[in-house]
Amino acid sequence: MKKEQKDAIFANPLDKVATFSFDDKVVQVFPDMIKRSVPGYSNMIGMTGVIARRYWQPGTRIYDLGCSLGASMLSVLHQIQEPGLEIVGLDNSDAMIERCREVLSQEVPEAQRDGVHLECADICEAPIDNASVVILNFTFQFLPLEQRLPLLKRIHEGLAPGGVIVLSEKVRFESAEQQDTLFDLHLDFKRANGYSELEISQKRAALENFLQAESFDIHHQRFRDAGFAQSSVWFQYLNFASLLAIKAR
Ligand code: GEK
Repeated sequence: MKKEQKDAIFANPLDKVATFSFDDKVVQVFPDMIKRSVPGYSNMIGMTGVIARRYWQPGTRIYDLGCSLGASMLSVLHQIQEPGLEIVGLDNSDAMIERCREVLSQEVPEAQRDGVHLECADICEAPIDNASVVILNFTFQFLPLEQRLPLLKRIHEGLAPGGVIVLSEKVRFESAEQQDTLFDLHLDFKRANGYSELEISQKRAALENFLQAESFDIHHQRFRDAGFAQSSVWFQYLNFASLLAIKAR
């Protein structure tokens, strides 16, 4: 197994901070980066498998959209060991999919791996069919705003009755005070995890306009507009949260 590398991508001063990209450099440090940057990441990933176990319907697929290195798929595979489980992992970064394949071959026994299909594809274009669980862990926030409702509508169409979406994201708050409080505490969370002021400010510049967080009200309304019967926030840690939306039976 490759040793986990420490994220130091923004540790040195850069002349010009380019927009963030999920390239080979990011792939090398990704597990460390996401754990030190996203409050509650391990809880949300762990519970994703538990949720999948409750809502997966035999004979249907589980999709992991923006799968990166496969953390959510590993959580699902840990919880569901039924023969015939089919998981589709999609990511539009070649470097992520390539490394994800290596991780799965190291972590998952061959028989279980047979049901996992990985593809380098844009989730806004890839077909989503015969699904009962669709996972969007920290990916939706990177989509252009106008592509978000059409994607949820397509997911709703591709889900069996009673199927679900798990959507984990950075969120923002309607109240300016609440936004400032939780934003500042998130900066403290990063400092506490060893990121310097320079790293924090350069990463922030790289994500400017690339990661667009939205409020809970916007998420709930969009789920309704896409046809979902209900949506609930099942987890929140500072300005990161996870929602569960369910299609009517
Ligand atoms: C985890 N879910 O470990 N189509 C496909 N993939 C995309 C698209 C798109 N349009 N846009 C972004 N991505 C993972 C973490 S990371 C979150 C997800 C983060 C991919 C992108 O290449 C990257 O791998 C992933 O979405 C987002 O729980 O880095 O903060």
